[in-house]
Amino acid sequence: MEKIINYLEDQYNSKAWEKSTLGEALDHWAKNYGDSIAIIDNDKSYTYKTLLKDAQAYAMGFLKQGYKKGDKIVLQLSNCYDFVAIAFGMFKVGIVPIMALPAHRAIELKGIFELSQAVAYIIQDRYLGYDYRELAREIKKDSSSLKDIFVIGDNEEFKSVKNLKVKSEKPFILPQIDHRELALLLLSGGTTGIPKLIPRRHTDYLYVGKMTAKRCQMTDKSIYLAALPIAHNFPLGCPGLIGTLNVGGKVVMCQTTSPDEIIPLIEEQKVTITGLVPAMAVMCMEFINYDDSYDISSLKVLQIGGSVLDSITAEKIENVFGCKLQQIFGIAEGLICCTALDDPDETVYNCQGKPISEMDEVIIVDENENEVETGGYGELIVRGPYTIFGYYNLPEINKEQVSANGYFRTGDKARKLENGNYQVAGRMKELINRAGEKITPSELEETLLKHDRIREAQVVGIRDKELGERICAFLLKNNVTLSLDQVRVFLSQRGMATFKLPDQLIYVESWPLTSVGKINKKQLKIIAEHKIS
Ligand code: OOB
Repeated sequence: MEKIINYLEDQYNSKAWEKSTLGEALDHWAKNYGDSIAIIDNDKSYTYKTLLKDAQAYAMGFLKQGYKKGDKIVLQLSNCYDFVAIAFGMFKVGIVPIMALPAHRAIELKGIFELSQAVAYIIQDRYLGYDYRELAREIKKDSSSLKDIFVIGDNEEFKSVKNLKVKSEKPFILPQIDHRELALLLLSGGTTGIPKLIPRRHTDYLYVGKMTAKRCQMTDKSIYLAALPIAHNFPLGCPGLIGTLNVGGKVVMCQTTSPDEIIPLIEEQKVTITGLVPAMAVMCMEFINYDDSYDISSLKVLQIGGSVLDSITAEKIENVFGCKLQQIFGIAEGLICCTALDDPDETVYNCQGKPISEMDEVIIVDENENEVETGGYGELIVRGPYTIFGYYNLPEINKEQVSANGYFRTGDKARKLENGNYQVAGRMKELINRAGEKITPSELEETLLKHDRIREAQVVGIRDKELGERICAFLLKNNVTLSLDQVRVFLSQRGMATFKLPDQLIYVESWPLTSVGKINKKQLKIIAEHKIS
């Protein structure tokens, strides 16, 4: 295994990777785009030169506070300029930020501290009414590695983040960092339990930013709205913050994931590109349908990814937003596939596109790990220049997660089409096994949407004494009041096999969401398990 990895890494290094760290990339950007605006946060703008200066000041501050290359620091901030300046300060020293989302709480964070032995924790005092100092107190009790807590805003008994910012005219010496070294730790998705830490290196993260920006045809005129939490791989690097800065564009920070901030900001800042998860796009469309007074015609590309997008909603998105849709399938562990801007509508509405690198090796395999023929569904496995060979500090899990020849098992059910595009149908484990018959939730969900009174639907499998699993369909309460029987009749009229018809129907006021805004199917299962239809 080690031999294969070494061989592959040599290939990637000679054929794909840039010989630069993220810290060096910032020097380069400041040189090329110096006085252009890099970041807009509320009513403040920051040039590339200012960003470099601030990142240097943070780098100096970290060193002065006794932090050194290789240290891990949990960074938990909302979308703001300081996030960028602090993260780049860390990249310059070789300190590794752990990218926690604002929605993470004590259980997840304690696990993250234990796994990483992180030595510091950077937070803001409050965000969306939540007091992160309370959270810090709770974590401090159990995390022996944690030395300092730095706060933006009212720091109470903790240190102010200002302690980390040391302005100095004199040049200072930074540690040597190789472009292949660890740059950051992303957190794995998942809706319960402790996130796993995903080691991403300087060079591979720069590479993803560059390649996704290329697929989105970004230039120095591009204005990217960071609407999803910036610590997530999608807005951070696909192309997100890194990809935009790498071409000299501008990144606008959106404080929340709410349409009443997103839509006005697109108008105000003349945003040209943003990335949303499907649930957010649907909420934005409702907002636009309710209030169409905003001019969002500057928007040229809307990336949608993170969970399955049905073709009907995909088409609607293009019409309502009046821009080009790009479907993007990505994993924080690496692989990014996306449609191209000149793909035909048919492809954009139905597929998640092609890998961003020619060196990505994607295979669809059956349960015996044999390759499935083009057109057939199986598990998507991948290796390539920016996909990890294992999680941080989890050797046992890695044995399961990565094949002997270095392929990362995504757990996603997908197929490859004749035209080279991939279609992702959901998680392998999402397959409902109802009395031995296998049902794909996405197939049922798509068919439910064909009913003119159903706008959104989710389907999950629920443990059942008799059937093994029963099928539960969820609809939004304000949409419809169809009965279970009516739904079943509709689906069978559409030609759906009897064993695929829902056994249970539940209405919810709104979808439970994960920390990054994806529909939380695990939570839906819990709801269904506590209800009997
Ligand atoms: C993105 O990354 P993660 O790590 O939060 O989640 C990855 C998982 C995938 O394994 C897949 O199950 C699902 O999210 N997913 C999609 C999808 N994009 C991600 N499922 C269906 N269709 C899609 N387009 O979610 C992520 C990272 C970078 C860019 C975009 C999304």
